[in-house]
Amino acid sequence: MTFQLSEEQLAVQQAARDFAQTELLPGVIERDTTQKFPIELQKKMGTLGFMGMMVDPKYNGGGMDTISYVVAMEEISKVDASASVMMSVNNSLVCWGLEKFGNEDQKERYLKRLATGEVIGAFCLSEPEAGSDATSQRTTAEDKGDYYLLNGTKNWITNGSSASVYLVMCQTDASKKHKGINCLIVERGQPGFVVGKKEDKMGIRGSDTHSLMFTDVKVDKKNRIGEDGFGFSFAMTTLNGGRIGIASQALGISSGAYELALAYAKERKAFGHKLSEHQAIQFKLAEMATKINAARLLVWQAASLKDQKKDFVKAAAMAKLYASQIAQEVTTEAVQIHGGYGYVKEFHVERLMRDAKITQIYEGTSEIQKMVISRELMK
Ligand code: COS
Repeated sequence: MTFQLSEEQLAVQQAARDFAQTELLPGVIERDTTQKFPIELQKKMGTLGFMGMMVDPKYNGGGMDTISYVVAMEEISKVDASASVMMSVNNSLVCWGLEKFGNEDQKERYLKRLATGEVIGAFCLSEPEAGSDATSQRTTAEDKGDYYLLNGTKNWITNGSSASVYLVMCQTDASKKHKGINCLIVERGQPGFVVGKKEDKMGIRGSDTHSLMFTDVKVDKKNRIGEDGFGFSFAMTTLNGGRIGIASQALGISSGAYELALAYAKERKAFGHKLSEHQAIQFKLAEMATKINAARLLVWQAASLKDQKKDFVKAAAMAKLYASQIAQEVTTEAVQIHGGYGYVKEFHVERLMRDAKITQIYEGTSEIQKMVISRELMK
């Protein structure tokens, strides 16, 4: 057992840190205010290899391991969680799902472009009445022989208006319940496919979250992933890995807030001493650092199990549950250490506190993670 990153993993960490500090930090407050992530930055993340990190080089990916991916996610998330959710969805839901379960034709047509960041993807499971209760899909895909007719609405879709490739879960045969669900690849601009309103969110405001409407969209059968009825299994298996990405995002939000609080405490004076010389502040920082270290070990353990091709379902759910919980605690304390400055945008920690909340909700709420963990324990 080793807790050391390899030379290659350290190089990836440094590259992500440099990109976050030089390219993401300067405009992050404005992006939070205007709710917009510029296409140029997204393209640059692709050029630097952050959009298809784990994809096999034969499909234009970086061929890296999951540990490299989570250390890059942590560095990007320290500065801009809106950029990191776009990166997480493209890497661990869309690219990973297509590489693992797509056929060669689908990989040629879609994965190769997604892995370079030339285009980005979206993962479309949630609906107005199906969030945690994901088997209750109302979006339908009627079997018309050599194509499906897709009808329905998806909600809270990350990369909703900027994606070109959408993996859409839909019900083909309701009598088979979840075994009648399919995953179809839908392209931007297909007739009948409309991108709905942009959500005005509490956090990750630079990310692009929309509802999607499908009205009689014709989807060729060659765009179905796997056998008929494989869609729910596809979604669950893909989300298991996606949760490692969101856990590393929560970890990054926490470590970003902690680093800001530590630096502030070493500078700011109160009662004739630096904040860092007051035991009340020292104890806060000690607790924050300990929680972050524990979360990082859970994230790395889940990533390492995945890299070893071992069962990582419980480890990923534990990592997400814990890292998202401590993200609430650590970011709140970072605001507290900053006092009044912590409550204004300029000092970044109020944004990180708002960004932290979503990590307890998307890709499976904390309550869903507890269901997944307890089911694994009872096996
Ligand atoms: N990994 C792989 N397969 C899973 C799984 C997991 N973590 N969880 C459930 N499954 C499979 C089950 O094995 C079952 O398949 P079989 O019938 O072939 O055995 C199938 O999925 C249905 O599972 P189950 O009968 O347990 O369904 P429930 O409705 O009781 O529970 C949960 C399903 C709640 C686990 C599922 O709906 C879920 O994970 N919901 C959260 C979805 C989510 O993360 N939404 C966020 C949207 S993306 S931002």
